[in-house]
Amino acid sequence: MSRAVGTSGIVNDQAYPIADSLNTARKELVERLRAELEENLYCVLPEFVTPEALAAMTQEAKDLQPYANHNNSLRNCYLHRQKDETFPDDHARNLQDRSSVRMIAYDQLAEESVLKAFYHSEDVRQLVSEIVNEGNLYENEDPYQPANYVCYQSGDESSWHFDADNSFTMTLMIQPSSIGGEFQMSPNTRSDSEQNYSHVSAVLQGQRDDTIVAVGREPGALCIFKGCNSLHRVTPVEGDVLRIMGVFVYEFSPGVVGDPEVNATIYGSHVAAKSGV
Ligand SMILES: O=C(O)CCC(=O)C(=O)O
Ligand SMILES: [Fe+2]
Repeated sequence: MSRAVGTSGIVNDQAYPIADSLNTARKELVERLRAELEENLYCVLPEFVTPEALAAMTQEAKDLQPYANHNNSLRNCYLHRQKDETFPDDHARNLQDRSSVRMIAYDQLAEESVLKAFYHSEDVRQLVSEIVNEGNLYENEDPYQPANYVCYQSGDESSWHFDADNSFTMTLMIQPSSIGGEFQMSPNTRSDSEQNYSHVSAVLQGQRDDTIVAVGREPGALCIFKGCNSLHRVTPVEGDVLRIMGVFVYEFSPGVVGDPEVNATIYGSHVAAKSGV
């Protein structure tokens, strides 16, 4: 099937000449973003996607929103829903907070989806792999995970958490909310070797707001971040403008698929029914 907008109409190639690997501005961009990601654990590419592509993505997300899976749970920042009796009540492991988001899975997207076309663009994947700088990137081959819309309506939020995956996360701001919905991060809250529980619980309890950065997210901004050791959250959304985020998964090796039980939790009954979980 043909795509509604070709890849070249999706990326703002005036500002980002991503298809031209010899372009000096592209080389400088990669160097700058690589350094930013390494130092700050996130980098942002403002106005990476054209207004036309954002309009098509916004429309698709709104059309699919009635079929989104509402993930609504109390969890700790390690993404566990159970308390751990072996730790005190005010320990980071037992501080729970609400998370409420609406997930639209890859299999729900139209064949001609602009979000899909963006995800499958080799130029985009090549650019991201150069910025992340950890070798080649491959498409994720799970039926549900590769490219998703995540919608936040009024009252939704994603409380402080560490991402489970030890690599990087790539998100595209499609439509910000009018109030709230700010993406905040406390870089390097823990490390691979040190859990820093007292510092983590101080951030969770609002005692270390001095460590928090708000990551600017105008429409069309692509964000690459390392959320595995850096607490981050999306503050509660208010007002009637839906916050719409595109989330994309690339892998460091080919052929990666997700765990069916995790998929059933994230994407809900339509996935659980298909995989028999
Ligand atoms: O919606 C965002 O800005 C980030 C959400 C998030 O925490 C994630 O995708 O890991
Ligand atoms: Fe996250």
